[in-house]
Amino acid sequence: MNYPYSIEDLLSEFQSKTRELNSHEFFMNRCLELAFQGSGWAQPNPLVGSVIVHNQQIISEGFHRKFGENHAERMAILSLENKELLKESTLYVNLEPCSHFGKTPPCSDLICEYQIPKVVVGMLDPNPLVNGNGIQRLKNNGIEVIENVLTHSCNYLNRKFIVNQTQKRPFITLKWAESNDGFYAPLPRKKQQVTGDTARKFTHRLRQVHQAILVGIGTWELDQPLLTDRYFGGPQPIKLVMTENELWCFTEHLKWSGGLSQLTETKSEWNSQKFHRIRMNGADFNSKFPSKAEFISQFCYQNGWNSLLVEGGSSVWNAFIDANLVDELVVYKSRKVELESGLRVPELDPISHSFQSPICIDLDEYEYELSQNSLKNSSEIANDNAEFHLNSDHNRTDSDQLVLYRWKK
Ligand code: AOF
Ligand code: ZN
Repeated sequence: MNYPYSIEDLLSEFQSKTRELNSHEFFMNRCLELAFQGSGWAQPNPLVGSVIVHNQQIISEGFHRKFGENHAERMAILSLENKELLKESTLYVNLEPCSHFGKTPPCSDLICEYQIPKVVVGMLDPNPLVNGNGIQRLKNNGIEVIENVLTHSCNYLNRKFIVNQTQKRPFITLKWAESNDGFYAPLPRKKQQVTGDTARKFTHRLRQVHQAILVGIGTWELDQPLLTDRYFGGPQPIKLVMTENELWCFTEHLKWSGGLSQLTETKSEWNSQKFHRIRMNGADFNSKFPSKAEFISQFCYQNGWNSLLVEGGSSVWNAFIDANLVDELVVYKSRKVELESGLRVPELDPISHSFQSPICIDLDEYEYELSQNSLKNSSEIANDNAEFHLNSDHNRTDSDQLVLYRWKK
């Protein structure tokens, strides 16, 4: 626009900019929907989706389906038949295109090779191997780059990846179910379900989207939980059990070489799987780790598990609360079951843990979405509830409430 310009010119420019911004958000939302479909499968890699837009129409889509497979942009570019269109298209992606040789060559090189003139990016890649280099490479090749579109939602979707890359530890979620009067188990201790079926399915989803899962020895022996996801698919989480002085780890394959004494055993009781026992006491341990929670966190990280779901009981939850190692808290609260006495859930000050303000969901109103591929309502993502996408089902009468204390950057 050349000077002198009228108020009408300014207004029209403002309106066209707003329209452009809205369409960026629209296509970025689609990237997030696609990215979300990799939940449970892509980890420890980030969730990434990409769309290619020509004349305001999506002409190709892709997402990172599974760890080790093609990145989102590569999938979107390569699955487009008429590659000539790429020279007049815009590529949208929720994470900065990579610039490094990993399991596949750099996506930013592929974008340059096909001469895509414009790229819209949701957030920078926190991976130090990339972090700004991908965008720089695009710009160096004359590509217009628009950054920070729906960044807040992009960050939330990849919160586990952000915590891994920036804090060098797994993302840690605490989960418990409590009776209306605040107990998680009766005394004397016996196996008792406090909340209903929808909450149980929700837990399977949480298990699917975490790479490791921890319980205390009390819960392990009394509840005998399978600690598997039986609804959603993908690799099962690694099972960990915390005892007074040991960490038990149910996998044959450990990368961790922290040097503490470790032996392999086969449990003969109800769960006859091989497991490693790692000692968590003694001078050797205390000189290396300030707390058991810190150790378990490092143990997961060094084994390449990007996320840890802590299912309890109280000594395990408290270990993580005391070490200030809680990224997100998921609480199911029954409004029907009263235990009157028993084991109390921990006190946790939401302010000191800097969560977002909690959201409460009435589970009678909803049935947890079972199919990970059927996230239809994109506004769910914009609302940052992607993992907790819920579907209406008015037949339930569990009277359970879900309270989510979500991660805040
Ligand atoms: C993208 N698009 O779809 C993904 C990206 O192990 P690799 O070779 O798959 O590389 C993983 C790294 O690549 C990961 O840490 C992150 O920095 C980036 N992931 N990047 O442009 C994608 N999954
Ligand atoms: Zn890539």
